[in-house]
Amino acid sequence: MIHDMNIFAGLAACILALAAAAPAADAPKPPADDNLVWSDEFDGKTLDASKWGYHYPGKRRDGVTVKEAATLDGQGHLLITTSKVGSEYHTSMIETRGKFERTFGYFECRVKLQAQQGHWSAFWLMPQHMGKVVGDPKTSGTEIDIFEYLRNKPDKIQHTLHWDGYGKDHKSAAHVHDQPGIGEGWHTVGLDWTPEAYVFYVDGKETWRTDKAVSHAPQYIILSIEVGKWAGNIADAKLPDSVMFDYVRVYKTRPK
Ligand SMILES: [Ca+2]
Repeated sequence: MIHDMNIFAGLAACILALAAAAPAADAPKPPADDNLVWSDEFDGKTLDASKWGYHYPGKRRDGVTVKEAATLDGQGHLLITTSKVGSEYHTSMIETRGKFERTFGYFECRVKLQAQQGHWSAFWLMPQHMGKVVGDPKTSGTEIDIFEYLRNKPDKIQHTLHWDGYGKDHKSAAHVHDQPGIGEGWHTVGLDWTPEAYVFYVDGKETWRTDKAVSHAPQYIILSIEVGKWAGNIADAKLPDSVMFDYVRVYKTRPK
């Protein structure tokens, strides 16, 4: 009996010690890296509505942008999926407009690119007032396509700038980066945006540096797939097909 009592006392002491060692449910989280200003790791089962909205749902080019085509897989990834629904091609575009807009910094995603032609994936930044003042992208902003990927050019990924609106004054500049195997596995793509220049990175290596149309305006993030002939013939694609994002992170300055 006394022996048993000692066992119980010992167990109770262990339980108390464990309880003391475990953090309280409301314990403050460790301080975040103060260089990181915004991120989505795509944890959980549904898209975080405090961070993302939908970029112009409805008909766009040769597809239809729908909310349902942007999903989380529960394994820490965002999927944007193109499917054939009746005679239409459904896909999605999500944006941080009105929720997170930023000027300058280092923007990076980790991405597994789509496998089929006929639609293209992109990670881009948009200003609210693109082309409002022609000749002044500094205040009106610039469409900054950190990457666009077309499966009909499987070993190429491109960085593109558009400014002065989309009409007769439209201007653009682009760099196509050759990287055999870019279409397989996971890759990081980043933009270091300073008041002086844009510097683009793929898998941590600088791919393009330009001082053209450097925006000093707040810009929001878009992750998207669009359907169009530019990327090949969607009728020849095996669908559904997805681009996967593991994270999007925005830092004040590019981490070393
Ligand atoms: Ca993740």
